[in-house]
Amino acid sequence: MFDLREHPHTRLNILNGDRVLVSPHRSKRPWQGKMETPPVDERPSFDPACYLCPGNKRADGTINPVYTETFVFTNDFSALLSNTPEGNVNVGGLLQAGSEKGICRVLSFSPDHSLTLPLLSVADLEKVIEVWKQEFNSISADPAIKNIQIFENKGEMMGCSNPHPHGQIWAQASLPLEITKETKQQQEYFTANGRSLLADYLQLELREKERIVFENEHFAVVVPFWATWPYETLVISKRHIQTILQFSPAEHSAFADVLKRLTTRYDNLFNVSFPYSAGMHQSPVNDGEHPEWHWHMHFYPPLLRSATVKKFMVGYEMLANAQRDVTPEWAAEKLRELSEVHYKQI
Ligand code: H2U
Ligand code: ZN
Repeated sequence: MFDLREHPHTRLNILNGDRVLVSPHRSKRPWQGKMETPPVDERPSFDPACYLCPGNKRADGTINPVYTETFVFTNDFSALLSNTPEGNVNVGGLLQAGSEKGICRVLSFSPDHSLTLPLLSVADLEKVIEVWKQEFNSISADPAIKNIQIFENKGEMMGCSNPHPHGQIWAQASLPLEITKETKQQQEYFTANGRSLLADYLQLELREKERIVFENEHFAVVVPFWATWPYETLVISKRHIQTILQFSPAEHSAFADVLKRLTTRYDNLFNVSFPYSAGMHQSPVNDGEHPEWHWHMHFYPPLLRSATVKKFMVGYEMLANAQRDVTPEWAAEKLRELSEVHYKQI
């Protein structure tokens, strides 16, 4: 009898239409997860060499203000530029290109170089969310912008350039690949059922409980059924809303609570500042109505077995299909068991 806990199988990612190969039997290999000495990550509150610390000079010579809460600026090495001319290339359908217009912003979450999201207070996290809202609002005022990607790359392992707590925003005139796929999937479901795909999915997860990590009044955190990364999670708003601008004051606070608790659990998994790429997915802007869209946030952490052993997406994953060994249900259980008191604050 086919058993999801025993037998190799594929799972459908209903949000983007991809599939992941799950090989649960492989996690029965002897567990090599010895506790390694976590890398030292003691940092000063101010680093004179940091381009994000208050009052310091950035790579382009600009001096940062002596800010006391958050600080946001246009990326000095933006991947997307607002003055890009329109244009297309099409050589016999074989060589196709199109100009892409946009803007990139960098957001320092705190003036304190030594902190990370889980070490910020809930009140300070609320201020970060407020800046995300302001940025989303002001960037969407440009009718040329269709997608606003708010994200954080955390940790050297994820290619983050600086440990100072910060995130980025890339906004552009066309819909990037993941957003295109998620829009299609959500649209198809909404058209067929008249309901939000993620609202129905969340209801099912809250009933089954197996993959829920935790919830509060307005959000739930789940290891999605189709998770690719070992400890991947999805934050879903309980209310069917399209963007962060629709957060009520209570949802604003509840989201800060989720960020604090989830990133604390992550750090406590291997007693290390947990690396990840995380970002919100929201409805496109200046693109008509998108009633199908349901706000959510993805966390994609690379770590597998310890503070230093990461899951490589190579070989079969690059050439064929994403694959995982431990099941999402197993990962959810591990994350559920963890304390919400940060190991550094015990
Ligand atoms: P990471 O999230 O990968 O660390 O990126 C930080 C961004 O900060 C990166 O995109 C920008 C880089 O272009 N940056 C500046 O805008 N000014 C600087 O002085 C250095 C880095
Ligand atoms: Zn700094």
